[in-house]
Amino acid sequence: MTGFKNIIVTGGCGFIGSNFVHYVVNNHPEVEHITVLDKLTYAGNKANLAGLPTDRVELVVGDICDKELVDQLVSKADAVVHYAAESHNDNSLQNPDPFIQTNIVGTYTLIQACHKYDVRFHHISTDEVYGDLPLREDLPGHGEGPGEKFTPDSPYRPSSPYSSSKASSDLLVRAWVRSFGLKATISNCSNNYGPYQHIEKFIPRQITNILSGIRPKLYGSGKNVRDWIHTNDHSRAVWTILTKGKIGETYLIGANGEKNNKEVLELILELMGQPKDAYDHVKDRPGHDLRYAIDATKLRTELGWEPKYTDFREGLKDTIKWYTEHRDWWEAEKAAVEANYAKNGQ
Ligand code: NAD
Ligand code: TDX
Repeated sequence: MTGFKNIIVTGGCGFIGSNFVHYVVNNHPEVEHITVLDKLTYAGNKANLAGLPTDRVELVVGDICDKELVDQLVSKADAVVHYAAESHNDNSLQNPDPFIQTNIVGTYTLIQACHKYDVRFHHISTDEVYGDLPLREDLPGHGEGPGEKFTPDSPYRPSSPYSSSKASSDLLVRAWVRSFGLKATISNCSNNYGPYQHIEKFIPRQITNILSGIRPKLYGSGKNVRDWIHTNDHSRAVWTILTKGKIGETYLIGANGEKNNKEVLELILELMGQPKDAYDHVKDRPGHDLRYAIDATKLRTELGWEPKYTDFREGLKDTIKWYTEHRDWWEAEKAAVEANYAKNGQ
């Protein structure tokens, strides 16, 4: 039972938000209307909503920091699922300004409106708020001992302007729940992969490099570990939390997908028929988090969610196929994205 007929998805023209909109349209006919509120920054693309029924999905181009617009939209909604953010760590190191504005002030604007109209709010966040973990080989329990993965009780220890702005937004939501009774839940998810991910991010950058005849680029040693989850599993988890989650609770979303960056890159090269060593080591990211790993027990046991995309090789194969078949979606931007990285020695 949801009762959510009219939802707002902020950032619904970005990678994870647009995958969520597709998921809801295809799986939840009880949702009659989805308003996508998106500023269409460099990371937002209208084409991500192409083919969706226009009588159910409406795009409002606007800023989540625009108080009047947000007030007007939220007054008519049953729930807000909040994906909009500046999302790239490397950009946050070059210019933190939009991260502070969108991630912190934008979230504040939304929760004020949701509080005013008593509208259900789900806040999308990241495992990066918890900082990083040592590599498995350096841990007594090899990554399976107590405290060797992130749990909802892990301390907040963000490393970058991006992750600290997301941490700030999480704390605002928690305070609004406690002090004002905001009907909110929070989810902190690990690294997503799948279609519609911007080509500045690791996996699509390397796939589109190979498709463009450019050598892939690995930061530092490549030992850094990310806990990969297919974005469709993230969408189902968010829907589960929105409809079955307990108000005020935080749920961690992850699919036991730990891999180091070198392994992921070598797999991409293999699946694309390239030699295993056909890549360059480039300058490391300042403050580069070493390892992320999610303990999703709470989501699995309390809400019954399980990931479906458990074969990373197959998921990656599908993702490579998607970028190969959708050159028109990314090709025009490729040169500018690479020129920006090159300026930075990456
Ligand atoms: P993205 O950069 O692909 O998309 C962000 C979207 O937000 C874009 O469509 C952009 O136009 C929009 N946007 C930015 N500023 C806005 C503003 N001021 N007003 C309205 N719209 C605005 O990001 P993503 O990778 O899809 O991430 C979505 C959310 O998920 C973020 O909150 C991010 O922190 C979180 N998250 C991402 C990952 C990941 O692996 N990418 C993992 C965990 C959590
Ligand atoms: O060219 C590259 N080479 C490389 O080695 C790029 C772009 C990245 N990397 C490394 C850095 C990271 O260890 O790959 C890993 C993944 O990098 P990103 O795709 O930039 O993701 P990350 O920094 O881990 O953050 C992502 O997951 C958590 C999302 O961008 C965030 O929005 C989310 O919160």
